[in-house]
Amino acid sequence: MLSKFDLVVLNGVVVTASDTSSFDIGIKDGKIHTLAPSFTPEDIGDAQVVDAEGGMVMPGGVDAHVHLCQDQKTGPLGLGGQCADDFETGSRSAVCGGTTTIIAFAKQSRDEEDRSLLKVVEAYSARAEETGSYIDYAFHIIIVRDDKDVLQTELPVLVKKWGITSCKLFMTYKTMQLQDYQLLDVMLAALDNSITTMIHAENGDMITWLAEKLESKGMLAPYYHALSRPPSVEGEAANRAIVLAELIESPILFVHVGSSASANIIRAAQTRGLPVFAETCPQYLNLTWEDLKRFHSPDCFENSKMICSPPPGPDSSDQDALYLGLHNGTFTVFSSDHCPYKYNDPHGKMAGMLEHGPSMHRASCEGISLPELAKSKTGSFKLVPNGIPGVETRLPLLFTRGVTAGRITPQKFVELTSTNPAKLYGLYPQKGALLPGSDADIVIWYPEGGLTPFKLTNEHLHHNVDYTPYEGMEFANWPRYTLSRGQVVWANGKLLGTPRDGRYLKRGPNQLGKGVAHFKKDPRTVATWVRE
Ligand code: DUC
Ligand code: ZN
Ligand code: ZN
Repeated sequence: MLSKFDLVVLNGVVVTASDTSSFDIGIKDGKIHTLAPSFTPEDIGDAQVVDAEGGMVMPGGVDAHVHLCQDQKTGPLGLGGQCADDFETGSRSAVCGGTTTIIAFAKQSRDEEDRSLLKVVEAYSARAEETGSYIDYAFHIIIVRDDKDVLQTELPVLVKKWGITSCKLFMTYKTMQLQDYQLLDVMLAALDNSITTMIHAENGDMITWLAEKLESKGMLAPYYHALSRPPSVEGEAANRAIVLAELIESPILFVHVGSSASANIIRAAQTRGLPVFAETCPQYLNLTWEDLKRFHSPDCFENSKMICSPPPGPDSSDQDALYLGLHNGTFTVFSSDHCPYKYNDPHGKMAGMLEHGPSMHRASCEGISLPELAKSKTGSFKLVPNGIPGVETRLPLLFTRGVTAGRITPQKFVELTSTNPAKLYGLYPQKGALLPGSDADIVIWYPEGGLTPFKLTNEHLHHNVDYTPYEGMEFANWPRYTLSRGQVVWANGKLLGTPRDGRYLKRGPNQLGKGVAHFKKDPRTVATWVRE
């Protein structure tokens, strides 16, 4: 019997950001067509059936913060290194962990050839097309210069032609850091084009100063990365960015918030009605300085695997505060900040050792292989590429330690990992929803004894990285099915999609609002005349 649907998801409990109810879902041409309490045999007919009995059916994950194909020059206090994942391997890893949309970063550099943001985006898009992507993808733009002519002429084209409606700005890293007046310039230009400004908030000068002090005392092992970035480094920058954004009435989004110091400052600004949004990531809920110290000795490089910026907090008290922030709305989105560098690779974490010692060169040092060398040398934390992989573990970690552990509700999980990122980055309700007309991006979990808890090893994962920071951690949940635009792409541990399935997504503006318009503007903090 012919069905009006191509595929039906039956008997599941549909969980959205607001509701939980039993529905069957009918999918046609890659879109959600019908939700009904129960389909008849005629409704089902010859449609493909996914039986979700006992499962929670949620909108597929939207990971709004991944780095793919983003190679950087190595160097002191830089973000250097060769990105281990391209669009094929990164999206493969994403979909195997329940994510069906990713937003990656097209990055400008200070090289003259990168002056044009449009050229940066064109080149980046070509890299994505080269390999293809298993799932739908979009771009943010990283802006590291404040060329007024470029901002004026190119931002409107980025929005109109490419649907790029968010830019990331850095307050640290010598090769990317913008001074406060430059931040204001770019934020204002972004605001004029309804582009959301994302901020990497760390005080670059404090980091440089602390890193020099550590170096002068010979404190170079990977653990000292954390000491070069105590939580006040992040807190100071967050506070300053809020003051700048308030001055010109710009909404602002803090990426990868890692400390309670910063979360508290953000919450206070939100309480004043300012349009301040925030993101946190798995590493800040699951790692601490202790993990950077795990193998700590003067001559071991292993801990470089845990180096990311900002670093996770000193102890679990920051984790508790961040979980609270997920629960109480301080955090708008939960992203992976998947920033993949291999460990055993001269262009990955090992760069921090090889660049450090003049006698250490690339694949070996005086005949000693890299892994052997890493057991006897420290290198310098200053030269280690900053970032860790996590696009595949993002959702299973939060499901296990957030939902299953009772720290957040299933609805909150959907809000943070799918619906809010879709709204914030202008993809809703195509993504992040299970409404008639939405793309049929679906992930199905089995919370009650559906999976025997297991200890993760890197072999389980599908990225192109030779380690996971979560090695040995226990997982109680993993998606059983993932559908991307109505196609089953992951089922019972098997990848069924192809890297030609994903499409580029043009995005609209932030749908989460611009703050409270009726508040009286205080000339002590807001320069209303700037935009008149
Ligand atoms: N910023 C990121 O967004 N990711 C990794 C490192 C960094 O500094
Ligand atoms: Zn960053
Ligand atoms: Zn990042």
